[in-house]
Amino acid sequence: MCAVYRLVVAGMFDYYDKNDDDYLDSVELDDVERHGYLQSVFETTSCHMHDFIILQDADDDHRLSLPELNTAMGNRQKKVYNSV
Ligand SMILES: [Ca+2]
Ligand SMILES: [Ca+2]
Repeated sequence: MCAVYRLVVAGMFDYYDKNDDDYLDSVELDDVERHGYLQSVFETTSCHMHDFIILQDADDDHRLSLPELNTAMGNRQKKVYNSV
């Protein structure tokens, strides 16, 4: 993951971490989904923001740390580059 992309993910993490505990939980991710610009996307799919926890929670604590989110976004970045 390039440095700029990592900074964007870190900024996104800080913005979504509403209680500043350095983790993203399902409540915070659901809040992003309900109140963010992505709301219309999630209305048309069975995927939800809290699915990131199911897919990328490496330590099984039911929340995402910044490294776990970086892994999730890095995997997404690879898929985009590979499809071009
Ligand atoms: Ca939090
Ligand atoms: Ca975790």
